[in-house]
Amino acid sequence: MARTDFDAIVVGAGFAGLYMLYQLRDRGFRVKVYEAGSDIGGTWFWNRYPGARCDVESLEYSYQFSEELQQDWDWSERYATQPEILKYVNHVADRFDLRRDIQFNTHIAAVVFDEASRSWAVRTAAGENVTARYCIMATGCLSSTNLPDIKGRDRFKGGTYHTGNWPKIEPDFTGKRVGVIGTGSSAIQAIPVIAEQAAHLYVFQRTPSYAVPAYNGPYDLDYVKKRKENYADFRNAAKQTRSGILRPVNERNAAESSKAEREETFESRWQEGGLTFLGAFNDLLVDKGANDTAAEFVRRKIRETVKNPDVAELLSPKTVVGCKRMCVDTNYYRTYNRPNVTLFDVSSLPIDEITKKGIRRGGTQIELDEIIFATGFDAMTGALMKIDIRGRAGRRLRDKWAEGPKTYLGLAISGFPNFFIINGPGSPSVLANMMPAIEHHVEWIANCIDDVRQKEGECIEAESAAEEDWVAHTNAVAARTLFPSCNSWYLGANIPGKPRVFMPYLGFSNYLEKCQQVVDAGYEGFSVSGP
Ligand code: N01
Repeated sequence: MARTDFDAIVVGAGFAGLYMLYQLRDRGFRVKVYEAGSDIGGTWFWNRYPGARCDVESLEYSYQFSEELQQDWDWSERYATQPEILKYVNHVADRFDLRRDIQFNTHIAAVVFDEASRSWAVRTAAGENVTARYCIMATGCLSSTNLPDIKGRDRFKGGTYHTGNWPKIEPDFTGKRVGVIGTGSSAIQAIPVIAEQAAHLYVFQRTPSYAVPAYNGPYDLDYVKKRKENYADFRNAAKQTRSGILRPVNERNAAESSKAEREETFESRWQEGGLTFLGAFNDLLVDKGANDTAAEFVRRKIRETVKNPDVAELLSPKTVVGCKRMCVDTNYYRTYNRPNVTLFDVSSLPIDEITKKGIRRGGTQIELDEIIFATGFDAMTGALMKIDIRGRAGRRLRDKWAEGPKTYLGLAISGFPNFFIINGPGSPSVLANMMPAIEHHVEWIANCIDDVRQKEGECIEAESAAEEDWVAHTNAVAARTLFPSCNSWYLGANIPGKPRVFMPYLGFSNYLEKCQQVVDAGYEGFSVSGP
């Protein structure tokens, strides 16, 4: 077997890349991690906009691979802030001495499979070349920012920001006229915080989002103690759910429940706060009639909160609730009661252009000092498509995926041996709690590479038929739900020209079972070849 510079290279030093490094190093592999940013953290390194925090509970949005780590670390709030999560990531990196194998400020330009040596040639944007037997992409699902091509975008003389690429030095919006374009999860977190600083905040909304209150606050110490006493049990119970989040979906259907029962259940989930509102009934994401009852419940909450009925109406989504990712908010709707906040509907009257001084809409210029693009990401495939990835016979991944991503289990790609994606399209990823999803993929990949080595194999590769079947299965599962019915980033519909394909796999617990079956059957759907 030809000697390579490394056994494995990992692209990205967020939660996934760091844990991949830990697992492979633990098994004695020579690993190098390349990270585009100047430090670790991935999503939590880049998304440092005001108000950024996780909308999965801290006790569940954390690693579980080390009992000592999860016992030692104390989360201060139900939903951790971005700085607290970054502190945690740094603690993990230091605790397990991970930094020494990470190269920062390094963009990977190309990864090319060489048939003769059965290795990957990796080239950085600065022209450095290394080789590795395995290539693992830990590039994140929401890491390639979407900056819409609005006329005059680069003409603006004030400050411009993207929530997903926020500067390290915090901008001060005190006394400023600030415009926010977009009203997804990031904007919904940022808007209430920026409104408290800005002289005036103008929100440019194309599609309203559904948001459930976070009811965030300091953790109750008794609650934390109870969790920690049985941490592993809680974690295992979460893996039995569809989303990898502990709170299960109610087994009742909204369509079969009385109006009073629906009201009581929605209200109690609403009072709990957070994303599990969508688990109030079992049929909310499969039955449009059931979904309408939940959607109307949220709209009523908006009308009860927002004093100006016209603004409340503009903020009320008409789409299927949960079809685009639900948002979790703190004071979002209430912020529109402030005299220094104005909402513009840019679906009925679009932005004409960005000018030197602000944003022109309907022939009127809104003068601004700062513009914030809260316009989301080229999700799931964007970061991979930026790299020139070539498999067997020089085949480009960009070409293979021209009509949409195709993977086996969201982990591997036919024609791309010894190449893995953590949380790739075709895996639960963004529809699951990302932390257990990451840990599962990392452990699966590390075990797989180790198994191949034990068998003295050189290449493991997804079979084309298994990949086709998996893609068809992923689509069939999604087609049984309401998810394909709206223009979400899950479908790539937020990016002009991107193929409309539902990318994540629905059902975390089923997925875990399937991946285990594949291993138990001797890596069914993969071919392993020797020297
Ligand atoms: O991005 P988004 P995000 N003109 O795509 C609008 C995760 N996340 O960064 O819907 C005007 O949701 C666009 O409008 P429309 C979470 O998974 C997690 O907010 O396309 N508007 C939309 O309103 C989330 O889902 C957390 O019509 C334009 C907005 O920009 C994902 O990241 C926190 C436009 C983009 O919303 C992405 O969230 C934050 C244009 N040309 C994010 N182009 C937590 O864990 C786009 N828009 C808490």
